[in-house]
Amino acid sequence: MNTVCTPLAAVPPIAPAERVLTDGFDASAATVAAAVDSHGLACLRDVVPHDWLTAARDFVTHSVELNGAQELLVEDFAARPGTFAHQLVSDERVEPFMRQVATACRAGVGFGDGAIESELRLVNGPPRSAKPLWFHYDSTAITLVIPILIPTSTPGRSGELVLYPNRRPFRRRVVTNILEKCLSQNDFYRRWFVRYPGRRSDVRTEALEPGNAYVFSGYRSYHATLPSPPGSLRATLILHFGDVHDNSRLLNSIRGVERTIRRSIRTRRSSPTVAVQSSKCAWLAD
Ligand SMILES: O=C(O)CCC(=O)C(=O)O
Ligand SMILES: [Fe+2]
Repeated sequence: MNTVCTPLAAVPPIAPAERVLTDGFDASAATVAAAVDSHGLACLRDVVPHDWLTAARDFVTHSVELNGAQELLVEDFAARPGTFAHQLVSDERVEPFMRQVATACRAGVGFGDGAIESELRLVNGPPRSAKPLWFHYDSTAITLVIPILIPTSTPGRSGELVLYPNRRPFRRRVVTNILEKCLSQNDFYRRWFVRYPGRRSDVRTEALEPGNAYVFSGYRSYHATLPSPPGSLRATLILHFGDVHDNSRLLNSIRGVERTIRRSIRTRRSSPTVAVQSSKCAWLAD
């Protein structure tokens, strides 16, 4: 996977709206949390309106410079006022919904400054090297994926989300979490894991559909996305929420180091806007 720093084109302004998602999407936070706990994934069907998807697709196809990169990750994308993503996280029901689901999944989860972490992720065709799938655990209690553009090709080649649901518990100790990430988020382990699935019959492969939103515990589930077909663009908006290791000094220090590394990459490439592949640059803290 490429690590890319790319300036984004000017962001077309979108009027702020109080509500983006469909009425009642947040009515069932407890049911969503129960589904995440027992099945690993909850699908919120038809909650993303057509107009929002059109604006999002328009942006990813016309305003993002991929410069030949196979993958682009724009961190904190929703923090940019005027973007379709900012509009969505500003929906007054989104943060309380994520808070309720995260709390139901993990009692005592922290909320830091209450901000939702966001990423815009673009995948441009299949991987161009023999890298294994980007299996990882997220740092936050829950993850919400909003598909914007999803390619359709043969099963297994359509950018599906693949996850081993709730493969690990929420770790009490941050050191355990870090060691686990060291052991499982490297290419050697990823290759071994895929080659020898053993008794792991619990894999879940989800063909994402734009219009829906998907919730799972990215912290607990070992997950990746399957390859996209040649010539396709896959785009997802990903929201992360809930600090599992609230106020951990160790994790904050690692995040500081990772931020410095990212900044040095940005400076080296002298790009005003950073888009980095977090599997490489925010490996442990992410
Ligand atoms: O693009 C996706 O569907 C998921 C990406 C993901 O797992 C992440 O960014 O943490
Ligand atoms: Fe993830």
